[in-house]
Amino acid sequence: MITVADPALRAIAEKVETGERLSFDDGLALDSTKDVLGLGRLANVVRERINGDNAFYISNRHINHTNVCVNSCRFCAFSRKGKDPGAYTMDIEGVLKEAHKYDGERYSEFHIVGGLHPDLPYKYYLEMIRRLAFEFGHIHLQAFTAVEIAYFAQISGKTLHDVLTELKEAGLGSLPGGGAEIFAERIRKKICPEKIDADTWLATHKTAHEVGLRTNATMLYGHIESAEDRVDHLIRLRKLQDETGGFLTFIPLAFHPGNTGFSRLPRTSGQMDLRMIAMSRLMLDNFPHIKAFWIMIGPKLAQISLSFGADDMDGTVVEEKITHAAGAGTDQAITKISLKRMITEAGRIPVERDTIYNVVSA
Ligand code: V47
Ligand code: SF4
Repeated sequence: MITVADPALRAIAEKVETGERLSFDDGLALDSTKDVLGLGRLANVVRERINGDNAFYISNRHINHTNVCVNSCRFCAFSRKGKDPGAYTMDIEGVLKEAHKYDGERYSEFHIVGGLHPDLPYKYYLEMIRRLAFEFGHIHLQAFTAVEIAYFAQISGKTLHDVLTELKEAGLGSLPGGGAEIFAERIRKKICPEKIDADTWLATHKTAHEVGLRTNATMLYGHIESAEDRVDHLIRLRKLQDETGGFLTFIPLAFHPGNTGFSRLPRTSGQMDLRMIAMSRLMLDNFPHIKAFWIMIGPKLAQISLSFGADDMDGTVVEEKITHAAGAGTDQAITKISLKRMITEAGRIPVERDTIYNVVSA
């Protein structure tokens, strides 16, 4: 029997041992328990059941083609309006130039997301993917959140299915998990009123899975959402994963309040960050991977989280802009040697992966 100090976790421990699915109320108990070690032990059992001692990382590069956005999400410090100081937009040649900055280095993924630009046409995005796929045939292109995909459908008058099919044919490899924020409508209206609603986010991922694209999912926590909203978010993702099996990784994103409309809020605590990793591992029993994004929670806590449910530390990244605009104090890049050292020190086996979790040999 897994040792837990909190009596409220005992029934959950039994379910974890037998592999029984956890309920909404179990989720609330996980969200409120003070027994963080018991919670971690439970999550670790599931983590080891699914991924053994493996801890994955990737050598990747982030490209943000524009920070100009028609939306004004209150939690976002990255976006600008067209004439604001600091607003930038790369043309296709600029994106290629940015990508070629890393020539001579070994990496396997470009992670590409940007704002919803008021003037760029749909063909800009298709062309970007086509040119990158042509010039970097061996690099996986993980690009455009569901929010961007739904925007492309809007500006082109095409269906989600057609946009995703055309992007896939152009060379798109998978979708990142951004834009999910918190699904609860009450909160969404306050933090990102113009953004697509939960059903559209989920429908976009469902359609991506149908056309054969794998995707990730996220949850932005630590702002004005409640425990009920967090558990509801996880259960809605679990339901879609039951239907499609198309999600690869879940990434809990710790809210960074700096330079945002919520700058009066404190940063998330270490306790909460670990809890979100463990809780998502336990609730999302059908997700193969849980990622501790070191950029968001810091490399030290990301290392500890490898014993609290996480089996992935994301990657070398290089030039992260979104969280750093909101005051992240982490470095913008980390070397593979440091990632491997942290994983080994945590008692896990470092495994370099590509985007879809094929092992990359050294
Ligand atoms: O959707 C925006 C979040 C997301 C802030 O799929 C913020 O592997 C914290 O989704 N504080 C984009 N978070 C990044 C993202 C992501 C990152 C790494 C890996 C993957 C993946 C996906 O960043 C946005 C939003 O939820 N975000 N502002 C902020 N102030
Ligand atoms: Fe635009 Fe995305 Fe920032 Fe919202 S979070 S303002 S959609 S860039």
